[in-house]
Amino acid sequence: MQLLLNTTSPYARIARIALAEKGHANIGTTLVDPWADAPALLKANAAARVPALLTDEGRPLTESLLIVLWLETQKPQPSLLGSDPTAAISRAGIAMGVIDAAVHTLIGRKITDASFDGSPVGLRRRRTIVEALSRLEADPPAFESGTPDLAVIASVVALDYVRFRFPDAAWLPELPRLTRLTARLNARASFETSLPRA
Ligand SMILES: N[C@@H](CCC(=O)N[C@@H](CS)C(=O)NCC(=O)O)C(=O)O
Repeated sequence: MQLLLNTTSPYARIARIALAEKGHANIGTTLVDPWADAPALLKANAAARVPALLTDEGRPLTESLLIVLWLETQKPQPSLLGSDPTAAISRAGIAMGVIDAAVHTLIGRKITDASFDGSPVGLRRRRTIVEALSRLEADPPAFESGTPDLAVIASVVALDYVRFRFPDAAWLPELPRLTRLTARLNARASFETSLPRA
């Protein structure tokens, strides 16, 4: 298997963590810049986005959550859906909303400039980040021991990504419970080795 990724993408981080938690911590990785149209990435993913996973048969898998789904089919245990799959999927959806809104804000800045943040669409994305993180803070995913579920993975990835991309964001609410969860999970190898870095 070979994972095409970069070191900032929250979607790639979800795939990396899921792979590691399923016992594939040491698969080959290729660093690519999705915005530079790397030929290997374009071949693997018509959308030229990371992550893309090449299976041992050479079949490309794209979309972070579909990679998680594929992993679940290949190796059901340990499950990334936890003891209450409906709750895990519900919370993971909220966290993916944060990730999408944060990434779209960065893309909006690429299309225009930092003024995107104050535009009607930019403010809508910011509202999503604040509202979705507040909902997760009010009802955070739990992690005791064992394998973190998709809600934990996506929530930690979302908060780390928001803090990485918006380090001085005065508009971010206090998130003590999510912050504690993030600190605990980031001590775990799969999370620690995939922390976002420029
Ligand atoms: N829905 C996709 C999103 C992947 C995605 O947007 N990746 C970004 C990096 S954070 C990318 O490669 N962007 C390049 C582009 O949009 O052209 C997933 O879940 O994997």
